[in-house]
Amino acid sequence: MWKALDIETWIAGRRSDLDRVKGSVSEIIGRVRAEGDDALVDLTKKFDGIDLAEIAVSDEEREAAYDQVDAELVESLVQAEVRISRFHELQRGRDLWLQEMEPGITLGVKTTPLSRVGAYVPGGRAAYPSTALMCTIPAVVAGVREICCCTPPPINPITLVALDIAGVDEIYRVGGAQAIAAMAIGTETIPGVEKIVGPGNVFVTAAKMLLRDEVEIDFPAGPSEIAVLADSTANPRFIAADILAQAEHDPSAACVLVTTDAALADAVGAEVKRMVEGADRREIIEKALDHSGYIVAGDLDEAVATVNGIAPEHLSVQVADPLGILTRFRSAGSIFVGPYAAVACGDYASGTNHVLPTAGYARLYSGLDVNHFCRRSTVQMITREGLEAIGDVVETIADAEGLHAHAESVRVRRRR
Ligand code: HSO
Ligand code: ZN
Repeated sequence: MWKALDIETWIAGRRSDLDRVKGSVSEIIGRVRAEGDDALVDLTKKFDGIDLAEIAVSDEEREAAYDQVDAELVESLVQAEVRISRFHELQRGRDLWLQEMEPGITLGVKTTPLSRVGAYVPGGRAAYPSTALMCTIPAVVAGVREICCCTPPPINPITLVALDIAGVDEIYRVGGAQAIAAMAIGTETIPGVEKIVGPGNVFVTAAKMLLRDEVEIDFPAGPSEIAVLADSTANPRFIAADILAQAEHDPSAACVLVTTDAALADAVGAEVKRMVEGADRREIIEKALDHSGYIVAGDLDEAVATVNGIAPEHLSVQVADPLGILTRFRSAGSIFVGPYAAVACGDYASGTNHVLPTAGYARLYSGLDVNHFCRRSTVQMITREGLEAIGDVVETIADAEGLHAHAESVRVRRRR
């Protein structure tokens, strides 16, 4: 199962087949649009096998969730929240900055948080309290006033606790494409949002793509991926451990080792094989490993180029001088530098965000951060002196464009 990969084929195969589900997802969206809450109840019965008495989670349920969660886990979530918040605070620019560019011309940017956003937190195969934190903390830090969250029922109390710790205002027990449709369009219970963020399966992702006229989305975030770039100095056991960690997420997770050292590829293969034997989620891991493997590059330049071609969600850099090549990576969602930067640290608690573009979308999009939840308006203040400084330039270009009213709007002021 651990094999050399043909990188072109591997990249092509990674795009999940969104087209395949678009028809059924359109139908779901249509039903939510036409029937609102009734459609949510009906679809939840159909897909989750659950009779929804209440779509919204009550405050009492939130409180009660703490009694069902181990105290050490609550404390760990609190500590993760602190670290994630602290890192995201650093991303917050000033609410307003103004700078005099030349006498009489002052320019700046005003940043405004979105008013209302929705986070999708997957359930299904596992409870993901960490994703609950990652999707919502950047919105809290940005200053978004209303943050709602949809997650499929039955909601694990751990997820409720995480959402509560993050400071989410509203929690709804709806999953899948119907949850995305509800947040995008709005129903009787769930008011529509301006932006939807968060990872999900192929149905969730297809719904996000199909509803882009009505709502802003973050980016496609599907099954986990890791690329490891390593040379002969790397520890094969650490690499294998990181590969198994992402492989255990999903049968369609994808892991690739890019190395300048063929012997390392074999050593990692041996470690992977050994570790899979005792793994809890062996079946999932083995399926993921079916479309995983290694690539031996001629030299480090070739290896870096290969990694850039992959545009992986996570990139782990295990070479003698990782900082020396850091600036050459052009398209990785999140970069982990050196032997001790386990990807799992970023998944949970170092403070970076784990909601990242997958399937090569790291080439186009950046991972979730505070900027995703802000709008920016440029600002200018111009005095009479400033107007004199640029007046001729504006009038000349305006006249050349035949837009004489533009030119006149400046002239009329200068004549005064
Ligand atoms: N590695 C996943 C995130 C995650 N890991 C959640 C553990 N829980 C995608 O970045
Ligand atoms: Zn993970």
